[in-house]
Order: sequence, then C-alpha cells, then structure tokens
Amino acid sequence: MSDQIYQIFEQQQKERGVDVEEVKLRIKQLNIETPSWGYGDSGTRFKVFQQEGVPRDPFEKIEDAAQVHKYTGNSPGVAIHIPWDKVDNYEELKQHAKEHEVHLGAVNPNLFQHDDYKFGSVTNADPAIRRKATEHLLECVDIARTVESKNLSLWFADGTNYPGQGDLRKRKHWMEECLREMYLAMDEDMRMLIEYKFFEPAFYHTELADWGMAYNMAQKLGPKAEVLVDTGHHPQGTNIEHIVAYLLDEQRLGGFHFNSRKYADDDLIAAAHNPYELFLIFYQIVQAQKDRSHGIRNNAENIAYMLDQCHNLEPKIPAMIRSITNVQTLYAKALLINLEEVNEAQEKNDILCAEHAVRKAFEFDVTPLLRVMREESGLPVDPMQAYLNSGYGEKILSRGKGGASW
Ligand code: LRH
Ligand code: MN
Ligand code: MN
Repeated sequence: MSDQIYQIFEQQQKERGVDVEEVKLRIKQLNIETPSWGYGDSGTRFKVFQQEGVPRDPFEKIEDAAQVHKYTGNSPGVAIHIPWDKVDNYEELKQHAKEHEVHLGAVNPNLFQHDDYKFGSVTNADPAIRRKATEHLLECVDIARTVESKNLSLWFADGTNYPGQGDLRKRKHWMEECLREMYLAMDEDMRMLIEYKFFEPAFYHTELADWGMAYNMAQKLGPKAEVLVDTGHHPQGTNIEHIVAYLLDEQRLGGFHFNSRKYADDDLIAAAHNPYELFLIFYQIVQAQKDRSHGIRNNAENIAYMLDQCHNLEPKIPAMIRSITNVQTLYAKALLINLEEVNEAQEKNDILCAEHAVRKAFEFDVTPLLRVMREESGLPVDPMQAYLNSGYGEKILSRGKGGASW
C-alpha cells in the first residue's frame, strides 16, 4: 500500500516536471547542526524547570545530539557555546564526538553572562573589559582550530536600556575594532557568522539590531564574515525570506539559526508555528541554487544550517528530532516548486498563477517521499517513534536532575 502511494506521488511529480530522485538526494545532503545548549536545562526569566536526565556535561550533550543524528540522518554537527561547553581538553571532546559519529560544529563565544559584561562586552567603555572580551573571541578561534570547526558564530547581548546610557557611535567603533582583531586571527577557511537581534536583553538599543547592521559589519571586515539569520530575531511581520534573498544575492548569507516564535525570541521547535515561513525561506534558497547552476552569482551553496532552540518544558531530544523532521519536510516541499512555472507566470505578470505555483508545492504531502528517502538511507521511517522505542530516554533518567543549564 505505502509503495503504491509513493509511486502515485512519484508519477504526479514527474508529470509536473519535478525529478523526485534529485529531491531525495538533496534532502539526504542536508546538514543541520543541533545546539549543545538545547540539550541542557533552560527556562524563561521567571523560572528554569529542571528536567530529569539532562546531560551533566558537554560530553553527555554530544551523546544526546548523536541520538538525533542517529534517527534523522541529517544532524551530524553539534554547535558548542563557550564557556557553557568549556572543557580542559577540546581534543578529547572532538574525539568523543567522533566516537559517537558526529562532529563539533560552530563555536559560539559567550560574552553575555559574566558580571564584567554587565555594561557591555566588546562595546564596554572600559578598555580592559573590551580586551577581556576580545581575548575570549581569540580563544574561541583557537578552540575552533582544535576541534576542526570552520564556523565562529557571534551574537552580542551588548546594548543599552535608556537614552543617554551609552555613546552609540563610540560603541559601534569599539565593536568593529574587537571584531577586526578576531577576524585577522581566523584561518583562511574559517567563517565569522554575525548574528543580529532587534532587542533583548537590551531594551533601548542593541548594537547589531538588524540584518543591515550585521551585513555592514561583515562587509567592513571582509569576505570571511557573513550574516547569520536567526528566525526568531525579527519584529513581528518581518519578511525574513526577503532578507535571505538579499543576503544570498550579496553573497553574505552565512547561515541560519532555525527556531519558531510567536511573539519574541521564543526559541521553540522549528516550524511549529508558521511552517509556511520556513518553506518560503527554502524557496529563496532553492531558487538561488538553481540560478547558480545558470551562472548567476550568489552564495547558496555554503549555508550553515543550525537549530537554536531551548526546550523549557518538553523533552529535549524528541523536540530536536521533531525540529529536524520539520526542516526536512519544508525543504522537501520547497524542492517541489516548479521554478520554471513560477518564472513564466512572473514574466506575464500573472500574480495569481505565480503565487499558486509556489503555494501548491507546499500543499503536497511529502511523507511518502521522506519515508522512501529514509528507507534508502537505512534510517527508521519514523525517526520520532524509533527514538521513543529505543529506550534511550529512559536510560538517561539515571543522570537525575540538575544537569547542565545555560
Ligand atoms: C541569542 C541567541 C544566540 C545565542 C543563543 C543562546 O538570543 O539566539 O544565538 O548564542 O541564543
Ligand atoms: Mn541564535
Ligand atoms: Mn535567540
């Protein structure tokens, strides 16, 4: 029965001019890093609820991340956050990841939790604090070198709460100075991914408040600096896929932090609230990838996909599996868009036909496709169920409560 459903799907797509083999191949090649911090305890400013079985150290976080990859096949990388994942020996951490068939991914410096950074890190008026912050950035370049990661992912909580609290232009210059020092310390094949966020924890002004500021910083630093789009970091109603298209065209789209949000930086399971948004983001990427094969310049081939989520109440490993399968689903749907059909409608200014050509790809059920793709890759057809049946979730309960938290 399920074979027949797939055959009907395959035939249907063939008639629309979509090569299903190519779609499966592209999904198999997806690589979405999961965040080490998403396996630890987290919460809101009102409460961190401790869950049982949460990893007690970075080694156990990697073991949990390896489970997500084991069942989904698309998350071989684990992003780390320093000092949350500080260890004495990073070589050992790298080895540990390898033993669990994953690798360490983007290295995220953390300049937002030490008391010294209360009034800013790389934008602090005190040069000694700026020095300390820069040293941490340099330390993270060294860590990336040791763990053989090519991506340094930067987010700054720096900002102010009141008008007059800081000199906005001086702070801008200080940030650039510190980032340039880091940039110059990076290897040729490393990338600096600059993340922006419009508010929080600072409420009046945030140094890198939007993609334009991050882009400008990246441009000033040089070609190894690119912009990181965290889907939760925009004001309501922002057209994120437009930002994505713009950055792709400027060859400065570095990567993504996928998560879902309703009101602010909610950090919920990717595509849980607005799956259409992620679909439209992938539409821009898929189109840019096709354009590249026709000689149109953009940087759609080297995008660092990452999840950035905190599962405050729900069990963390299944939440991560759900996120990866949601991303697989929406990428698959975007790959079903017949771009020629869209293009023809655009040329005739046929708005309804163009919109329909995009939307109808979203409306297909891609579960038969994902099932076959998983079978071909030797993966369980239902990753979530396979994980839940595995007993891993019960086994880790012996870790008890009070594991790592951010
Ligand atoms: C900031 C952010 C950034 C941090 C992570 C923990 O809100 O998105 O990426 O490193 O959360
Ligand atoms: Mn983020
Ligand atoms: Mn965030």
